[in-house]
Amino acid sequence: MESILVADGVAFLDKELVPIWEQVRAGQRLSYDDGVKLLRTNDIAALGKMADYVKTKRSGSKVYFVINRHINPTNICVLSCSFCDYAKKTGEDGAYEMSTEEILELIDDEIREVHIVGGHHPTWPFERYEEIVRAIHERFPDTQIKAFTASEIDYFHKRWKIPEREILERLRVAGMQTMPGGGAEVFSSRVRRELFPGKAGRQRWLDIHRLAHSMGIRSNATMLYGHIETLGERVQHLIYLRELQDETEGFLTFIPLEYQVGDTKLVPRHASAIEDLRMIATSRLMLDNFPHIKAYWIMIMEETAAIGLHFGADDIDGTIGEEKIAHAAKAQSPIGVARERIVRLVRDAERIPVERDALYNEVYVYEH
Ligand code: V47
Repeated sequence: MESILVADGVAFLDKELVPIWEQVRAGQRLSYDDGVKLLRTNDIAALGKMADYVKTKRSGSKVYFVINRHINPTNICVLSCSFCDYAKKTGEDGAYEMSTEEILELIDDEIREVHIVGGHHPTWPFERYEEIVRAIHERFPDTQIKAFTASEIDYFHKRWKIPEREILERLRVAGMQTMPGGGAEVFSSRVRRELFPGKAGRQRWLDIHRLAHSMGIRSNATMLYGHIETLGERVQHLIYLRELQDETEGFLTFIPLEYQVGDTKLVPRHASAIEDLRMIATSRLMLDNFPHIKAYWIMIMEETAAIGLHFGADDIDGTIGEEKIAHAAKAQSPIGVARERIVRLVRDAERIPVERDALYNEVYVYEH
């Protein structure tokens, strides 16, 4: 039988985790090698306890969510990323473009945050994107707008020759408040060459977020995992984000995005629930300067997300409305849920649901 070593209240089967736990308790930063050990360990219970310790120190038993609506204005995209089932070419079956009125119909006064991410459209001028943000802001001035990934900003710049700062400034004037974390994929030139050669790489993605932060625009960060990336590449990705956060403190949340196999089938099956939990816990432990870690229920399903709330996640995204990117890749989660269902999910996980706004200001604490 394997021996158990108890250190500061945590029982360890994997002795390699003990020195890491000592560093976590002392508030010391974890290294690349530590990160790889965390992603490799079979001692899931101890890993969860360590991550939960950090989460609890930051946010107690609270778990944040937002009443939000995902809007994906078009799936027409000049890129051909090999993990993406969502993107279509002009004229292809299933290609769509939403009008401003159609977009506005998706929103109501209850929605606190809209999240806008879509295709890199070949001919929509930048003004079209600006107009979407402006129209939402004018009709729903109290709704916060989280819009356009760094990859989209990079594309607007290249396609329409507008300086990045001007793009961000014009979007801000139109009503954009924060930026989503998509488009980061994995910061590895090997993976980029193989899966998304046409898309902004690490340096561009980080530079655009650095610029946004310098302008006072807060943003999120993501990583797409569970395809061809190595564990080392995942850890390196987290370290790049941690370094930028040291510099700017502009990131709000990190969201590990589990690759949805769909029809692209880069691997035969999606990451297991255990793998998802390892990823959430490792993110919490490595990203010591990120305020929040999200368990994105759309991609890992509600059950795993609920357990993720004991593995370092303190945010569960929101009600979402009608998600299209993961569902184009056959995600099995519901396409959106009601507030009551999120509250119940968090309560069933024995945590305190806290409704937040886009900037993590608390709107309502569901104490009882
Ligand atoms: O960058 C595309 C990913 C991202 C697949 O900031 C896929 O709060 C999994 O930006 N399987 C866009 N993922 C989503 C995004 C996002 C999502 C949730 C929260 C936030 C936030 C941002 O979707 C893309 C890409 O990495 N994606 N195809 C797929 N098959």
